[in-house]
Amino acid sequence: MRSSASLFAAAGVARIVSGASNVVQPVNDTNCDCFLTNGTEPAYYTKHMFFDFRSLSQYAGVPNTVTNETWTSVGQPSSDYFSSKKWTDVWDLQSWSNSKGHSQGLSGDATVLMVNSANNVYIERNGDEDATSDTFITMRTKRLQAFQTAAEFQAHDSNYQFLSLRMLARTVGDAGAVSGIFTYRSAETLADIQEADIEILTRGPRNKVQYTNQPSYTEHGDEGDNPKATRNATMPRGLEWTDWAVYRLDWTPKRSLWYVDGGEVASIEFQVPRDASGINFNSWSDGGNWSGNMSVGGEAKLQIQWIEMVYNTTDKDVQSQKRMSVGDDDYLGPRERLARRSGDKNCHVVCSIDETTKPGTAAKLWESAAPRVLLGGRMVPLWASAVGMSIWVLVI
Ligand SMILES: *[C@@H]1O[C@H](CO)[C@@H](O)[C@H](O)[C@H]1NC(C)=O
Ligand SMILES: *[C@@H]1O[C@H](CO)[C@@H](O)[C@H](O)[C@H]1NC(C)=O
Ligand SMILES: *[C@@H]1O[C@H](CO)[C@@H](O)[C@H](O)[C@H]1NC(C)=O
Ligand SMILES: *[C@@H]1O[C@H](CO)[C@@H](O)[C@H](O)[C@H]1NC(C)=O
Ligand SMILES: *[C@@H]1O[C@H](CO)[C@@H](O)[C@H](O)[C@H]1NC(C)=O
Ligand SMILES: *[C@@H]1O[C@H](CO)[C@@H](O)[C@H](O)[C@H]1NC(C)=O
Ligand SMILES: CC(=O)N[C@H]1CO[C@H](CO)[C@@H](O)[C@@H]1O
Repeated sequence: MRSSASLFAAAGVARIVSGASNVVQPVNDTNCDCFLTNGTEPAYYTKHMFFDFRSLSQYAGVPNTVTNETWTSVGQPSSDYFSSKKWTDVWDLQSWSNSKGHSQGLSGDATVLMVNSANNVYIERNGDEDATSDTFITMRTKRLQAFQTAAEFQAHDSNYQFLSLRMLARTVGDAGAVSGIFTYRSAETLADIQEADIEILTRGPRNKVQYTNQPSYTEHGDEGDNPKATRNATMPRGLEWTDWAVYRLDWTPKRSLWYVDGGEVASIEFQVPRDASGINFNSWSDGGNWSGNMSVGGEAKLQIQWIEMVYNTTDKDVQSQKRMSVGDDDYLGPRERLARRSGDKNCHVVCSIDETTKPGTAAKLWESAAPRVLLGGRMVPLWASAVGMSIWVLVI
């Protein structure tokens, strides 16, 4: 078994090395049956999405903060970009607050009212001296006299089940905020919540990022963080979270893994989320122990140039079933059609989003008549190491 697999792997290498050029050729997504990731826990995914916020000058503009809390939650999207089909097909801007209702207090250990607003998510011109983009998306949180205004968007569907998400991002601003990027499956009780997250705490050192398979704490909060569930990791090569860096989360069946600029920074097998989940991005503060208190007038921002993801979905999600039943293949985008095609677990054209220099694009790794059995989990590392090796051979 092992040797025949190696043989297949070797054939993969030969095919790549003997390619017409030493540069991996980009291909259109529609030509890919699946996407294989690199790193410690390589996996196949059937879908690929890319959100590029780098050239959206026509939508750029920083909206004034809404200072009335009632108006904050009904704040309108800052530009037409957020009503485009591209955006609304995948993401929903949030407007909830942490108030439990009239004089019921705030949820959790919050000491400050926090109100999310669509108005805090906007396209901003990149004013960096050595700007690497025209624009980026900004998620703003600001401490006003009476409350904290915050930003969140979440995936429209909660049917993601395993993914490799990457984003070119940075966090800037004052202490007391959290930039969060996480998969999320809600539950009645804290203990049943499933979540793999990236959290940047602006009260903490600039070279530290927190990675967690939640829950890492209990309702009582008196036991402190469970060290098995969380890592306080150092950014590689002297990077700080105020620098632009590619943050990557691989949520796989076996473990959650995190990378910064291609280097592994954390890996957690404990309490890996199992079930279909949503995806959230936020920038917030509630005066509680985790975010800390932001001073009145302070603000912090999570800024993102692009988000790229390869992922699988499950049809168990009601939302997605509704959408799938609406139409035939014409209604579905190319990716959904692709997903249907590869729903039979037949992946002949294997692509990669790692082996390209251009984010958002895929490169073909190989095309094979490999039998189905090779797509089983156990074969993945062999195939993947073959790819790694071939790339290494090409590089030297
Ligand atoms: C990929 O192929 C589809 C379908 O043929 C086409 O609509 C789309 O424009 C192509 N994308 C690129 C980036 O060439
Ligand atoms: C994935 O491959 C790319 C391109 O070869 C490389 O830059 C990156 O460091 C790799 N990432 C991991 C986690 O191996
Ligand atoms: C994603 O789905 C494909 C097709 O069903 C499957 O082969 C692959 O193992 C799945 N990936 C993960 C990480 O579960
Ligand atoms: C906020 O706006 C509402 C509705 O217009 C108004 O009733 C309320 O007094 C305002 N709150 C403050 C603090 O100005
Ligand atoms: C992470 O570790 C640093 C010290 O290395 C500490 O200052 C910081 O508070 C820690 N972060 C959290 C959230 O515990
Ligand atoms: C935050 O400030 C409030 C007063 O505005 C205070 O009650 C609370 O204890 C502070 N919380 C933290 C974590 O320092
Ligand atoms: C564990 C911990 O730090 N608890 C603190 C949370 O914040 C309150 C004040 O809001 C403190 O009294 C606790 O000691």
